[in-house]
Amino acid sequence: MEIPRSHPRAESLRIREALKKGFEEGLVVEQGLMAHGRGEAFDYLLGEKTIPLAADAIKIAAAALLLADKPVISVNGNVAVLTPKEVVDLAEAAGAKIEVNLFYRTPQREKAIEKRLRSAGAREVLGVDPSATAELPGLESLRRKVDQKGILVADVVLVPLEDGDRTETLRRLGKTVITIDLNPLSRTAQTASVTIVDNLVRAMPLLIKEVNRLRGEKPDLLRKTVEQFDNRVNLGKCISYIAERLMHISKSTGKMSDNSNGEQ
Ligand code: PTJ
Repeated sequence: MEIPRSHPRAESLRIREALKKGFEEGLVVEQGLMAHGRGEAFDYLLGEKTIPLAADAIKIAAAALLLADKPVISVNGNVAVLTPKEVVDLAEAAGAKIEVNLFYRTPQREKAIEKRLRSAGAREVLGVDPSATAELPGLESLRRKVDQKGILVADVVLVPLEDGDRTETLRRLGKTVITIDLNPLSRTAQTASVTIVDNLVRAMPLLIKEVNRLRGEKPDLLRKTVEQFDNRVNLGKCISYIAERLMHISKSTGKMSDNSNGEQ
């Protein structure tokens, strides 16, 4: 579909088209389209921009990735379609491995996603059968299948657009879990170690930039920055941000309607 550049919501429409195409090509599942709709709704509430609280979390995430011994970026269908190049660039900047890990797992989807990542420049893609033979204990979904060179032994895992069960399992196994999730109320957002409440398409380039900016910093300083961060406090502030923004909009909308009643 041709999207007019002048359309006020051109970027949002472009993303929808990319996901629709990804669905037709077998990378994205129907549930991924639904998840996107939920994300869009929360993005609307945030004002469709990276709020300062998300920028703070991005800084912490960058520091955690740089401090990690074995960082891994977990990729699902939506992530492979929306930010394949950014996944590859972030992996390179942070020295992380890339692993395909799907909730709705099929060999066809794994292959299509691997192919997309390789055309974006990935040299190694883990988690693609038959390499994903290890299992995360205590997890029932197909997300339990992981690569023994990747998520199984990782100390820090970036899991954008994740489901809550695996986040909880990864935390229970002692891993630092970073997520990017527009919904600050989701179980993933609430249980991760670092939650970036932002759109994946905005957060990934900023995360790459931050990793490159912090790369020269002393590990002690990075460690201190990470230790001082409280994810629950930051999430609480994100929820307040939305609430205050809505209060502000509701007041100004009320005023507009007063005016339209003949006050002006
Ligand atoms: O590709 P698969 O098989 O691994 O499946 C992927 C989906 C996304 C379908 C699966 O992980 C899933 O069902 O996820 P959930 O539980 O729907 O959670 C997705 C979360 O991501 C929700 O909280 C959405 O608000 C959020 N979200 C959606 N789009 C974006 C987003 N967050 C950041 N950026 C987005 N573009």
